[in-house]
Amino acid sequence: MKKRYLVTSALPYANGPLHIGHLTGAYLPADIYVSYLRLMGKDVVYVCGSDEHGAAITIRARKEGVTPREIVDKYHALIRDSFEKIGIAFDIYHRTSAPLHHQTSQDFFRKLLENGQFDEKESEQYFDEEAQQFLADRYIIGTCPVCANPDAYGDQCEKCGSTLSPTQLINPRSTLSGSAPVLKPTTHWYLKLNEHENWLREWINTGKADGVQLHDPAAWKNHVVGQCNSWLEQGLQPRAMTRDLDWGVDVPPELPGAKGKKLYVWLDAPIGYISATKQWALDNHTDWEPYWKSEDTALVHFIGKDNIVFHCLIFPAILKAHGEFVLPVNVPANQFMNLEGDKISTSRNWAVWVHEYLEELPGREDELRYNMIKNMPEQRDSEFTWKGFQETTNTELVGNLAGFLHRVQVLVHKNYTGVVPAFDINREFKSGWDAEKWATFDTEVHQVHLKLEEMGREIERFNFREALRILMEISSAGNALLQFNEPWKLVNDDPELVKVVLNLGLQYAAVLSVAMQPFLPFASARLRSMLNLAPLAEDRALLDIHNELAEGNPIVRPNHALNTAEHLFTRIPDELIEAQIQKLQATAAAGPAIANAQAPAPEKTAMPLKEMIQYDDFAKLDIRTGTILEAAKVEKADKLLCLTVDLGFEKRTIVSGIAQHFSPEAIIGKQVLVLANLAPRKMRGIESEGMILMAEDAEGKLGFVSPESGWPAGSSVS
Ligand code: B3M
Ligand code: ZN
Repeated sequence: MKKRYLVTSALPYANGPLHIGHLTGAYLPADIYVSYLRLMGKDVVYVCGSDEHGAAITIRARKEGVTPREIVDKYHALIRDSFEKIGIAFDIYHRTSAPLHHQTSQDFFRKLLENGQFDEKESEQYFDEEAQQFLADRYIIGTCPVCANPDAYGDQCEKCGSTLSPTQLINPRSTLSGSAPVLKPTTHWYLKLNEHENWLREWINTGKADGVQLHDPAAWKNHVVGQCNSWLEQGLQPRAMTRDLDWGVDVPPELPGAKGKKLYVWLDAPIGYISATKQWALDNHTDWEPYWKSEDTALVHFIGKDNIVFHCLIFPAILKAHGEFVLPVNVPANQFMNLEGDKISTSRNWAVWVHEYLEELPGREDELRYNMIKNMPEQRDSEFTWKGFQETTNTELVGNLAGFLHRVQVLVHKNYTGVVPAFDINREFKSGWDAEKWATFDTEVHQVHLKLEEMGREIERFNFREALRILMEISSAGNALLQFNEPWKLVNDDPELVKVVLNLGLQYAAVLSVAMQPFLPFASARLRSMLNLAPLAEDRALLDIHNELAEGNPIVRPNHALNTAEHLFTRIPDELIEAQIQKLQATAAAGPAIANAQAPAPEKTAMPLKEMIQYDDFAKLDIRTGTILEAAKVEKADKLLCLTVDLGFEKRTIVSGIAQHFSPEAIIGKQVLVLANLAPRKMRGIESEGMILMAEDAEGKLGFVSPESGWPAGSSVS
């Protein structure tokens, strides 16, 4: 067991507001994990901050006709405020435009240089002669060589997902001046990432580095390891760690050739975790170094799946290249959350913005948290719908949790003027109930203790959906206790038993007031006040409960006086949901905010139908849902990708002719349909066990045919 924890969440770009996909991806899971560790008395520091450099910022600034500084100041404040109001409890929310970060990043760069970790190489980069500046990848657009998208970016085609380099674009154009850029020589510092390939491969797959077991690979998510291995199979290449830009962290100015050059944003951003920790230590008059340099520290990065390579390969290589830092023990990346059947998109304004939610549904922070956790995309993409939000809130939070808590308190107020009754702890419950389960008060309290321990184990495994389900089981047990014993009737013929029943119900309520805190911090505080219990001192309250329960002691003692009972949650009315759905539809009707309206796509002719078949022919096909875990190019076969597909009941190797339509890393985690009983066949020496179903349009463009997001792998399709 580690002595301390350093937990990070991906630094959000300060180029726009926070949306629910961010929350459920990298922030809520970390917040639950950290809050739980604090409640268990652990030494944990949780750092984050705004990522204020890179093309994402400067492109937004140009779009809005303001400076990058104005963009980051505006969105840093909005994002920090949104996090605070939705209860994400960072120890510090820093920012990479802070001088301390610049200094930390430059010192890091100097150390890497001193350790011989860079090659200085001259290369040809696109230069805009009108704007008189070199162009970052995102500043170059042109025709995608794979799918002919005319507006592909220099680093990626957003239409087919291919990873590109600027020189691959056909007819490249500068987004600054619109002119055709010219190639000019420029020198950059390249991290020798290729020299880290072997130890990274061993570390990712065995948890060992330099012969030391640093983490348990079985505790890492399949899709995280899968994506890393896909990258490793292609071989790691030296990677430029500087750019010709006018916004970002300066290359240490004393270095020859540093003028006009900045650190690559993915070099300085993760170092932002370290500078944030330094600032936190300064603010708290303590030492930051044990949290990043001691083997007794568990470093955990919470991110979305699009940041896996940076956090599992590139940043660990940088940390190791520096030589003084520990490596992460886990990177439990989440997949993506979709919204009402479509991907969340900032550019199309297809999102639920956290700050707007907080304005339009005031006082309902925990309802959003609950729904985000219940639908957290831990292993596969998931879906948020407003109807689902209403249904889940009204049945689970209002019907189950608030219902139980309100009823038990009202009964204590009604029967004992709100004072917890003394009771005979050995009194047996009414006969006829599930005897071994409900034999005595102690047995029941022990049951709750077991549930709490189970919940804790699931949190430690980053299974937050399951942990939440277990938490709600305690509330359901409370409802069952009241439902079966009916104390409102029982009081007439066995008032003594009513004291035991209601006292036990209050034990559940007191346990819930602590156990729900990582998930529902606002409700936890309100419930503690209703129960007249002290506000949670977040440094071991749950550990204390475990100790009390282990000794069979009640958490709420006889003669303790409750405060007024209130409804912890109230129903979501239809009109509130309708308003949100209409708001989204209005957004969609307004159409995506695209700079230049594209001509409507040419009329497509449908592919001719094949010959008619009988039902029996179709019935022979066994089509299953699956999830792509790994994807890699096939040597000397420019059309083929080799995929590892999880069918739920087994993993399959499938070779698919989609390499010219999709890049390997873009499809990891994708849910697909697989023809699972197709006879295996060798393709380029690889035994392919099945076929991925793809849709092909009249122009030959391919698209995946996927089940509804969140659908379990291995489901049969008919
Ligand atoms: N700013 C966020 C993203 O890629 C990026 C994360 C940095 S974490 C060091 O969406
Ligand atoms: Zn493309």
